[in-house]
Amino acid sequence: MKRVIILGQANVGKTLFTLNFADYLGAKTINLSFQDSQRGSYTRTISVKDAVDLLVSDKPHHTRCLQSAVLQIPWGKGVKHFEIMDSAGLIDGIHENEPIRRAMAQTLATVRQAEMILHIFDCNRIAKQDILHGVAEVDYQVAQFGQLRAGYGVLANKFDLPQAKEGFDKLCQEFPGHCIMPISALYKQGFREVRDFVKRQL
Ligand SMILES: Nc1nc2c(ncn2[C@@H]2O[C@H](COP(=O)(O)OP(=O)(O)O)[C@@H](O)[C@H]2O)c(=O)[nH]1
Ligand SMILES: [Mg+2]
Repeated sequence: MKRVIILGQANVGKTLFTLNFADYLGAKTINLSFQDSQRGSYTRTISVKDAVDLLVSDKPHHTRCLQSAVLQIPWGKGVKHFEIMDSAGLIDGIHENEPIRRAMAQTLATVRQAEMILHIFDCNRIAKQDILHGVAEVDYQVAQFGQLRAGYGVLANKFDLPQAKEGFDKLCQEFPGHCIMPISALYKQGFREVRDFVKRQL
């Protein structure tokens, strides 16, 4: 089964995208596997709505370990399965908090095992701040690594917010030649393009 990892800085909307994309693909409940370096691995079956309430937060670094689920996508007269892996936020340098450091190490170790990378940015943050804050050094590294494979896509998230178009344009200048999809994880906008992108790699 092919795997897609969701990467990006803290608070860009990785978890909300993962869960709402599952909902978009028709999953009403989701069987989430958590690979927690401290608590070990465990799974939880939960409605997508409850998962959003529990796992999405406006506080950075709420996601502390890989959270994965198997989703299905329409395929001819049937369906095809793939695994989606939501990850802890990437940061430049070394974080002072050990669980956050461990989570980031886990994310980076998992990238190599994934056939697809969806790299998420917050368009609004890019517009409001200098591009260097909205796009971190680690983002350039991920893009450089990602462009070596076909299954690398950039998701320009929070497109529903007022200044997002400005951020989207900056992102396109910064990453020319990449497949950049404007989306709103909150309102499930742009998801058809993401679904088609994932489908092409399966
Ligand atoms: N307006 C808006 N807010 C969003 C969107 N995606 C995520 N958020 C908000 O951004 C915050 C961080 O989301 P989360 O998924 O936890 O980010 P993560 O740290 O990358 O996993 C939460 O308050 C979300 O509700 C979006 O498309 N539009
Ligand atoms: Mg998260």
